[in-house]
Amino acid sequence: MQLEKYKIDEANHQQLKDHQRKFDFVAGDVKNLDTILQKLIDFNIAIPSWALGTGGTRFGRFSGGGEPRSLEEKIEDVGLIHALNRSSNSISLHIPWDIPSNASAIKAHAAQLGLHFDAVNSNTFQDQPNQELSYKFGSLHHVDKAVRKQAIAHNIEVIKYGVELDSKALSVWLSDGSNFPGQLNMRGAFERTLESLQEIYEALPDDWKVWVEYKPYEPNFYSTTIGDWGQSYLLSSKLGQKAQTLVDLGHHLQGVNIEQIVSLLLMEGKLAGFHFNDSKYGDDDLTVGSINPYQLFLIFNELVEGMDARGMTHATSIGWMIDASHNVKDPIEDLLQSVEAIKIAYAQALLVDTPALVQAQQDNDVVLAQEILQQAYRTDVRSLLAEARLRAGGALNPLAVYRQQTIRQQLINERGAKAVSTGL
Ligand code: LRH
Ligand code: MN
Ligand code: MN
Repeated sequence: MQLEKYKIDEANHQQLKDHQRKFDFVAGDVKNLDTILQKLIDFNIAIPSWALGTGGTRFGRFSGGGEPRSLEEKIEDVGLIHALNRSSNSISLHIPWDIPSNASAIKAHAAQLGLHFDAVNSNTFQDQPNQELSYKFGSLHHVDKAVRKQAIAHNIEVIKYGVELDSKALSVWLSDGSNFPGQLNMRGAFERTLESLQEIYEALPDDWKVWVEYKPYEPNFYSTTIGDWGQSYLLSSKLGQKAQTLVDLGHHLQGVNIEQIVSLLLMEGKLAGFHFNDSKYGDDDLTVGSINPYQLFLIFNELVEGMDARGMTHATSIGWMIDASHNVKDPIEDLLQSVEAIKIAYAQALLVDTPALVQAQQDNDVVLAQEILQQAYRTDVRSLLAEARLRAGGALNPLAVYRQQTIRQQLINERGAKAVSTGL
């Protein structure tokens, strides 16, 4: 299904007065208002194809119904999200969960909804039916060269699919690691991973990047071969300019200062981009901003400051993507909330009084520095986001329109109450 524009306009019309009052209240205090609104309009976040169904846990999956049954229907769902928020203009595919067998038709379908394709993700962390060799003991780091070759070939195949879709990056996450001390020679595993990645790197088109994602544990619980940003950074440095480190917010042990990692990777030109999500315990893949929105703001504060210092364009210099999926919310509502949380953090970071902060840092005025950051963080920027959406042709309140228009019910009518999508 598609959401007609006039329905969004009608809803906006009803909310306009209320919106204007809230917007005027906040906007009056904002310097560079139009520049900030334009930055918010330009800022888009990619939707992962695997987040459109109700996610599973190891212990069960409870589908809400009306889930997309095919890649075409997943694209339709992203189209709905984008029509509502005008901030989700791309989709990231995980292969083989979503194989674009007819790339030109898929591309045309997406383009018709104003969408394009973000990074393509390879998958060597599961065995697929009819796969010759198993990844039980790893893929790119495997002790058996034949397994490594199979995993390399898969990555190269994913690049080929990506080329057909006009993607510009391959995202690699490996579950390779060990569950028990002694199982693996860690140096050997790292060297074999590097060698395998070098072969994949060779197959990258000139205008492509490979994004190397890290994660400390799960599914392996003793060691992970690309377990932290240092290991990823080492690999991406050895590989070359086209390789960078991808930061998935859930892939850090508790208490790690993610914003500091982000700032240094950015400084070195090695920040590929993000998989946004939130977590309380581990790789929980919860809705962005649901647990620790202040951390998200601090990350954006580093991004805005670091990108401005390097003359980078916020909207397009790195990859912005959600990687969240779980089993109690309607996935479309969840994604609308995640995009909103990311843009709130971005807008707040844009409000930081940078010259004053620089001066406070220079004066070692710790109290004032904190006040400056929290002045921005505690500003309710939601009406700025709404105004940017309104100017971009989206809904003042995407979630409210989604519910008023009973979109999930229509999807259930169309696809069935038992439709379960592929993915996690
Ligand atoms: C691993 C991960 C990685 C995968 C995705 C499904 O935890 O974050 O990005 O590709 O989840
Ligand atoms: Mn991820
Ligand atoms: Mn993850």
